Amino acid sequence: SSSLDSRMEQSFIMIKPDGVQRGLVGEIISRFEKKGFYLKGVKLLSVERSFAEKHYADLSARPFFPALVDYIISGPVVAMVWEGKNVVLTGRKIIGATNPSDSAPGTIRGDFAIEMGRNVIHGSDSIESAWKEIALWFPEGIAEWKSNLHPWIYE
Ligand code: RTP
Repeated sequence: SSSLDSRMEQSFIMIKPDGVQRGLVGEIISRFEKKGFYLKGVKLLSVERSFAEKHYADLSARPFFPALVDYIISGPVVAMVWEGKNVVLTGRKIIGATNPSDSAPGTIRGDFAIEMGRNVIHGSDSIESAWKEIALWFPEGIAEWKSNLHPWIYE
């Protein structure tokens, strides 16, 4: 059985404006829930340009940065915190490769996206970025509830 700590790993997952507008919120939440992860924080919000620039600060030198920021501020997003063993890495697998042309069928991007600049969803790429992103997107904190580690999910 895994250490309690690893079961408490958290990832920041965001449904991008295209995912919201296309009505994929329920489908995406459902995939993470059915896997066995626990939803620890969720809100619908629109962000300002400066906030989106902060979220994607690591990419500020890239040529696609302005288009990426325009995309993220083009409509409301669903910001979420998901918890569970290996949720950062496994979350990235559920999401699929950045470029939907490379993401496997069965992944969110593989099933629902065609273009890189409309790839529906974001997921933290490391435990460290998850901490940073959760602090950025949920400065108010997240409601405390003890997930009752499901004995049919966790040994
Ligand atoms: P995300 O941060 O959104 O989960 O995506 P990621 O880690 O899979 O990819 P990353 O390299 O961090 O890029 C962030 C987002 O920027 C857009 N992008 N466009 N046109 C391009 O070459 C390009 N490269 C990246 C994508 O929307 C990507 O998700």
